[in-house]
Amino acid sequence: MEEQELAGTARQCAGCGVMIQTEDKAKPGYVPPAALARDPVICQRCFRIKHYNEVAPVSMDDDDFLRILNGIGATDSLVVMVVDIFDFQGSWLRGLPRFVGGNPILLVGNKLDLLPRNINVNRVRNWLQHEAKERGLRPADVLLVSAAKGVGIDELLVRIGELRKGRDVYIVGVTNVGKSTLVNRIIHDHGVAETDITTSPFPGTTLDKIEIALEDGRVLVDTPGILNREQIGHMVTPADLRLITPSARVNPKVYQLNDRQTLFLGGLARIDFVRGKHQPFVVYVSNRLKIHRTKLENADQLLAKHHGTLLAPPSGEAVASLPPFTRHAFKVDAGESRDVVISGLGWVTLTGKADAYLEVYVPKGVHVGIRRALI
Ligand SMILES: Nc1nc2c(ncn2[C@@H]2O[C@H](COP(=O)(O)OP(=O)(O)OP(=O)(O)O)[C@@H](O)[C@H]2O)c(=O)[nH]1
Ligand SMILES: [Mg+2]
Repeated sequence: MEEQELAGTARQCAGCGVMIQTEDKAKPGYVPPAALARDPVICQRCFRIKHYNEVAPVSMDDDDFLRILNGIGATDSLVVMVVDIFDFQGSWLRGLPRFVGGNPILLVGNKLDLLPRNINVNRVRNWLQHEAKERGLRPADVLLVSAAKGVGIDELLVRIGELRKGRDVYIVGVTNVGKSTLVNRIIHDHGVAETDITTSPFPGTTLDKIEIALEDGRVLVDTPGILNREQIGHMVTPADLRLITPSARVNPKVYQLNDRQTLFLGGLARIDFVRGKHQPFVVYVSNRLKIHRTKLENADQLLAKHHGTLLAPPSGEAVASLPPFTRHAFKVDAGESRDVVISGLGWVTLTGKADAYLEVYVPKGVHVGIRRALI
């Protein structure tokens, strides 16, 4: 009887926000009828992610995502835009000012714990501010945090308190930047709710808005992220995604290269130093990703022979489903420190000791760009 009543009222999964249903096991939001009486209710997909680390992809429609973002424009709220500072390019949410109307935006760079220990946090913050401005965003403030490690959260809460002026708070950003991890961190530090929002290493975890009540009757809202298809993460298997996503502080690796030398980042990117004086290439990628140096003249052959084995990920058969490599040419001028960024993988810093001509090969569709050095 009680189950009937609960099923009759529309309820959301406390883990991902999806509408609960008991009809179709294969569709999002499924809960076995016997589990409906639980409070809070979480869907089978969230249960599996939480307890078995399962990968449970559900692709949210871009239209659904845009509907949610557009909805924010009609509210009076503070918008907290979260980016992943390790994958800034891949985690930038385009066109946000258009969606949020006149609402103020607080820009938060998350995953600070991944950057090397000796970084100058202020410099990184200024860098983020500068990059935001270049992209047409003028945030009310910029903060750096690590949601996972709980770094910078007190300061963030103070700033949210000051900027929201009694309004609701929306947490937005592309998938996988750590929005739900951040909301959980806020909830825990304040003891406002007893459930955790589901988080996972795979994009597309949160499926609909999740509202958390604040003390003043207002709400803090976690939202689903939009997929950025330029990220390399969408082209590899879940196991390989775990490998290329840094889980700990990244140790920069320095290669002193002569021209006509090549670096392979696993089997996912190839960087040819085509022309220029001997100089350091500093690689910032997941510590578990293997890097191989070879002569440029041997690179084609090495790839043909060892893609998926020595040059992995992609591992084994996954090589066949990787989009073909496409070439991007860059020149880095002497005197400027520049990062060559491969979306979802990391970056290589050239210190600007001398001019350098590079050719970078990545799977078709992956974004490669050049920027002012972050570190
Ligand atoms: N290293 C590090 N990892 C983090 C941090 N915050 C989140 N993560 C990891 O990033 C991944 C994605 O986190 P989520 O909180 O699920 O990201 P999300 O933005 O809510 O993703 P969607 O719901 O798919 O939009 C998980 O593996 C988290 O553990 C952080 O501060 N540092
Ligand atoms: Mg989420």
